[in-house]
Amino acid sequence: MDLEGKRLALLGFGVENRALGAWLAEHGLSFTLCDGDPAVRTREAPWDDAVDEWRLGDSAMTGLEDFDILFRSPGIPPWRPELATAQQSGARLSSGIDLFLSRCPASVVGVTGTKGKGTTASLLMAILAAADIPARLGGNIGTPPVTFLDELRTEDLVVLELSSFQLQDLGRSPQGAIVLPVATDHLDHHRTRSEYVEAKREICRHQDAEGWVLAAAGCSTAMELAGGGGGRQLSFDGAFPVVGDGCWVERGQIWWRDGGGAARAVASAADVRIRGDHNLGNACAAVAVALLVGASARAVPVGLQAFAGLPHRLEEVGERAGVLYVNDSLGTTPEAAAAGLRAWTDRRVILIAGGSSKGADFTLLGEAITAHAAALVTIGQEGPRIAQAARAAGFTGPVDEDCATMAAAVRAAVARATSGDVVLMSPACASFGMFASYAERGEAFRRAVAIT
Ligand code: UMA
Repeated sequence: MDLEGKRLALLGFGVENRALGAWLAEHGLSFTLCDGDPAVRTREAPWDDAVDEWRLGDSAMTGLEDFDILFRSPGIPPWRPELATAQQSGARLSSGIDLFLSRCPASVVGVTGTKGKGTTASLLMAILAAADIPARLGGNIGTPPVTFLDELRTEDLVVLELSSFQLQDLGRSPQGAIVLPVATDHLDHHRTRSEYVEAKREICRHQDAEGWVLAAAGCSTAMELAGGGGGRQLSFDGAFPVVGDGCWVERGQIWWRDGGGAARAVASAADVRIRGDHNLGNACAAVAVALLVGASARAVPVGLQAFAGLPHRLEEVGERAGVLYVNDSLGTTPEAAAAGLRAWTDRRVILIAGGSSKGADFTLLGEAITAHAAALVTIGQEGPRIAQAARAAGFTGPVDEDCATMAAAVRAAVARATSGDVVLMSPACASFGMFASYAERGEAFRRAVAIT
């Protein structure tokens, strides 16, 4: 991507474009900043000199035909009419991830899927570390990769967590791709499920014969996406043997088959410290990729054992009077909350769920609540719909509806719990309305547990 002499605009001034702005400024390039929120102007920008113009507020996205390249923030949909008009006038739509991939000399492994991206990418990093393979981690997990672009060499490896927001209209794919199970999410951002799925297809669509994609064998959507590129195909599964090359769990062992040869056990399933069958699948994906990029089989159990999980993902935040409290604030879809419920088949679970709407269908969550929860506590806008889905699925346990704060929800759960139980906060929804982010919601839960 040639930037010299081009008129550049950064659409949105959040985490990703702040990093991109810094990179452009370091390379002597100037740009215009457009953001619908005038408050972003107060954010400190040490490279203010590189800003030609600030376009802020309601009209920030008008007149985009003034530019040659528009760097879109992930949260701005590429189909917005202002962007389409600018493209018709010859502007090119790009992003920080697009620029990174176009200039990155190192090999890149992208990780997508509806849930488990951050955990899988982090597990992979742990195995690579155990194997002494240097790698950098970035993307949706929070570090825009342009921050380390200039340090990379050809022999390096980059692991990128890529969301549908980042993949949509990307127009290029990393050399390696992991496609975790694809459910439905973000229907507040994507117009249809099909648009959401098509966005994810970008992770492997543009691969050539040098590329490879590892997909979730148990998810027909993931497998279909993997078939749409030109790279080699492998698969993984946390419970059943896969057909062809890949990684799976069978009889308590993690198995790996490459090049159609005999399968070999590379670790024990017990080496995976994070709970839940879905995490065995995530571990298999990480193991497969680590082995593909040259990790020794010896490093696999060491790396798996070193990884204790990420904050806000089935994170055990305390035990009081024999009751275990688990923060799964990143369980922001019905599927993730259901997977969280299934992680404790041996204990009674009291579920705290609800939050702001993303247009989700709670039917399957209602069934999972009926099968696995002893009591339900709801919060937020979607609380009533979740309670209704549970009752429709035959749930007869107690329901404490519409708790106004996280502290009230935790108090309600405590009143239902006895020693040996698990109180699981896995909301199945976005956090907005009650909280600014999933992280703030998780911290509110942690604080409420601390004073229990
Ligand atoms: N903005 C507008 N107009 C709009 C939308 C946004 O002007 O219509 C402006 C906002 O005022 C804001 C800026 O754009 O100032 C920020 O944009 P953003 O929220 O799109 O993105 P970033 O702050 O750059 O953060 C993004 C990801 N955010 C989203 O995808 C929404 C972060 O993922 C990611 O960590 C970061 O880039 C680094 O890559 C967050 C997320 O919620 C954590 N991701 C979703 C998820 O994981 O489920 C996909």
